[in-house]
Amino acid sequence: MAFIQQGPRLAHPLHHDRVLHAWLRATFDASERAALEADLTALGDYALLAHARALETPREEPVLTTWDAWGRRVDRIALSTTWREGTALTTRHGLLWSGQETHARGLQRAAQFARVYLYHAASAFYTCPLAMTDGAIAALKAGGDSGLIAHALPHFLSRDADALWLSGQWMTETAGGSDVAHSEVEARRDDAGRWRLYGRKWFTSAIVGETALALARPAGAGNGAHALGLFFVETRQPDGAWQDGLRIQRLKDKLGTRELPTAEIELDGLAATALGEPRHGVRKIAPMLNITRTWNTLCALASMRRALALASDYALRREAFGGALIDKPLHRDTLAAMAAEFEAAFALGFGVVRLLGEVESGLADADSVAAWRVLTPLAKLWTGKLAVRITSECLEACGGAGYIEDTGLPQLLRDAQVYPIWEGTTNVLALDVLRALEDGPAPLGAWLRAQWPVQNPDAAPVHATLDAAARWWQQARQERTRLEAGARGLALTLARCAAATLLARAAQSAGTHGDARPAAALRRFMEHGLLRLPGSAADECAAILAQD
Ligand code: MFK
Repeated sequence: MAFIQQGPRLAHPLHHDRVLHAWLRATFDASERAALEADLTALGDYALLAHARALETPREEPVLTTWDAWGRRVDRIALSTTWREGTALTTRHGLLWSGQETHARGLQRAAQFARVYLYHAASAFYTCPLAMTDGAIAALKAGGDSGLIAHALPHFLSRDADALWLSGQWMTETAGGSDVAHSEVEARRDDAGRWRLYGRKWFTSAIVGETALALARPAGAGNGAHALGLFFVETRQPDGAWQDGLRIQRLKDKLGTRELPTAEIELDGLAATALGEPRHGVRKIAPMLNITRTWNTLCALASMRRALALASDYALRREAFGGALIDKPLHRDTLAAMAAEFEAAFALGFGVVRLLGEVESGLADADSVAAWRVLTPLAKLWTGKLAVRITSECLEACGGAGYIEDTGLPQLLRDAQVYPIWEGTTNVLALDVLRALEDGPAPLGAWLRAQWPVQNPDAAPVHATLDAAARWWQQARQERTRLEAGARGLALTLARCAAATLLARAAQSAGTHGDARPAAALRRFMEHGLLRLPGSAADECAAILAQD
């Protein structure tokens, strides 16, 4: 009988996650934790079920049927089993409505994103339309149109699966996804004065939403981003058919996230409602971006956690060179370095979530609002990159098996590649950090210093790095090209400093319960250094890149 290797087993994602447990204990009081437990347990149970199912059944993908047998245009999309289960899970376990509840300490977002963290890896990116819907809630609230809010929010926040509406975000066109200033979709008024949209949207993630927020240029409004309006559309008629003027041309053939029906659509007179004056659409959709980027961060964390859980379990089961992999010093060290980096990322991601809840509840002072604004893109860009690196390394930790489809591991890596792209690439996010850092990194540095627990000897390198970042910014700001060229290095440096600071807080809290593991993770994380500031000047980059 040939040797048969046991594959990695997924432990219950709630019961076997010390990082999540420590965070829940540090964040919520006992009665709040008890209130959360039923939903978190159910989502952890679902994760086990979905994982087992994914290993046993052929992968499903959405199928678009454009025409029916008789030549009628139908654009019917058959969804996967996991996607069909998403509606009931969302409404029953509060993946959307819990984030809008009232909490005296502003912890409603923390309670929501604990659910998201447990659900995401099982959801086959059903979390994508949830993120968009959550973002649409923020944009509609910021827009202040009480009629529209009363019309849509009860559906977005419904606890009844039959009443739930999801929202898409229709920004990207062939002319641009990062730079939307050249958007071509046009808004025209019909004879009754109703806005109607015409043109093509090229990348509408999750076309299944009953509604969407769309950027469009009112006819005659002129060029540029400021001339774009933001429009609310409903995609379905009461009988479930698509609205007139909306056609699904094709589903995207993507590297990963393949259960997610991302579409190219054609608009030919789709009825729309303008959010206020149809101008400054980017400004109006910005509240949505900050929410969806937070989802991106939490989803990246969930993917890293899943990959680490599988690679760590495999290290217990796999024997090589006379012992279990976990007992091999180099393998153990490789896993520990990743786990420490993940733990720092977790501290940053959930720190952003906590701030978001405080900001939205009006509990944050001006410095904390400013910190939240910049930490949101910092967390998104750093965790997006980290998810690709960690999932890749976790596949490698499973050797050749990690490269084989029906272990379930390759899909983690392919899916992770979306995090640095979805909702803004690393460089676009780094430039957003510059946008948010009007006065440079010093105010964020001061906010982070105030967070650092007193008498922690690890603080010194963080503070020195923050000082270096502030000095670099003072010099680079003299020359915009230098500032932009260094934006990624600056952002990664600040993200690592913020993560170290928030992990230090977590370590202090865990220490009061006799748990020294987060402190060990902090030391390991800091060994990799915090500084990522660039060294090359612009002309040096040009010289390096020159080919003739
Ligand atoms: C799950 C898997 C999904 C399937 C695969 C998906 C693959 C990818 C599919 C996609 O297409 S995702 C793409 C989503 N698109 C983005 O995330 C947009 C990326 N680009 C940006 O974020 C650009 O920075 C931006 C479009 C915002 C630049 O636009 P502008 O008009 O050149 O920016 P400008 O003039 O600096 O800012 C306009 C206003 O918005 C300013 O306010 P004021 O008008 O009051 O001055 C800014 O302050 C404000 N603003 C911009 N970003 C903001 C913000 N305000 C708050 N927070 C922000 N983040």
